[in-house]
Amino acid sequence: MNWLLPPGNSTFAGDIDFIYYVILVITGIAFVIVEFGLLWFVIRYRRRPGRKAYYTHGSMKAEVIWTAIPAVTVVVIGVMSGGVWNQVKGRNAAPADAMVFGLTAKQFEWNATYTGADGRLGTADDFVVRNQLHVPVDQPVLIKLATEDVIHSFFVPNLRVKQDALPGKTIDVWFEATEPGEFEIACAELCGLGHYRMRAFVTVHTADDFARWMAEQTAAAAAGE
Ligand SMILES: [Cu+2]
Repeated sequence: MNWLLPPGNSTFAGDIDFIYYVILVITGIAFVIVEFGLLWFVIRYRRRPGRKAYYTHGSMKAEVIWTAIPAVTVVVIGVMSGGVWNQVKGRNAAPADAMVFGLTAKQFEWNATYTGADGRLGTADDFVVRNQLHVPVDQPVLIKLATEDVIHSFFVPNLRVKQDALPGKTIDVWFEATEPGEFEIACAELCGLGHYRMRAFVTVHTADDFARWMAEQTAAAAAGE
């Protein structure tokens, strides 16, 4: 189901969307009941000549019901979303075999760091590509998210990934893309005058394409040095 939302192209997109729609339907029903109730009371008990107001404590039964139903609903939603939250954002949630990338935000661009042949960040063969994050499909990806200046937010709607980048901190973000394609990265934190142009792309490749792209870039980076 892709009602209201862009296509979900990561492994946990379905779970996130499901909870989103559950909450949307529940709050939608509550909204309609409350607003129609309000209208009903406004009209039914409006001031009329000859009709006197009277004081009442109200109804104990009604209060218990309208407190218990929302309380149970909120607990159920909390438990449901807690499970998905842990899968996406929990401590050490990223699968152990995830491929590691660096992503550093700054006013107003995203710099993706690639590990080079050794598969490790922070070594001599790392190279950086501006505003382009290339990853393979069907492969867990772990991003070490950082920022050089202010708070930015790494947001890829199609992957259902959103995470603030905080100065002085490196934050783990993981996802596994399920389809090749180009997906927009938008900075979702107002970070200065150029915020509007802080736009980049995640390119999800098939495994072969990714290996080819990586080899090209590695060679180009080596030649540049
Ligand atoms: Cu930004």
